[in-house]
Amino acid sequence: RVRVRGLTIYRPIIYGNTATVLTPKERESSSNPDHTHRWTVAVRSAASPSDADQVGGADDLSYFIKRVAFKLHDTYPNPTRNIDKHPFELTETGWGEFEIQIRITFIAESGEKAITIYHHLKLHPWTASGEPEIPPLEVAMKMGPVHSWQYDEVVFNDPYNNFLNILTMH
Ligand code: SLL
Repeated sequence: RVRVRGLTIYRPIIYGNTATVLTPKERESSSNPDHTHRWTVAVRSAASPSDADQVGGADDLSYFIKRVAFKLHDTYPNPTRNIDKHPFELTETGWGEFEIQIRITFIAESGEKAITIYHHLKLHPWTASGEPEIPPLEVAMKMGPVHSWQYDEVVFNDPYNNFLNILTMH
């Protein structure tokens, strides 16, 4: 295999989390009564123009991503969670915000090194005043799910020709 010198190809992604407040019932039946939120952290494709297309699998990044490892706060059991197939996401419950380390490993054909990105897990909504204050749970519950997402591009310089084929033929 040979590298295609001088060529750069990129794939747009979004990464981040959504979070919802647990209902009193959910908290009761939870293994840890301290947990206040359920959240999902994910790496997704930003390439799909509509949700309708994503149903058809256009959102599936596994044609070039082999593994997404989410490294959680040390308060979690087995904090490194490996996701080896689409969808590259993880759902957990908890009580606090923290930095999630996201390590993306590419398929072997790529010859590319893994990359690491960071996402600050966001559980609490912004208050109307913009104060850095955490609103009470009942208030947060009425405000609905919290979303925190970032756009990024995975960039491949001088890609191997076979990997370039995989990327472009998809
Ligand atoms: C804080 N820096 O002190 C943060 C850490 C850790 C959150 C937050 C789960 C704990 C468990 C959990 O929500 N950890 O399952 O025991 O606020």
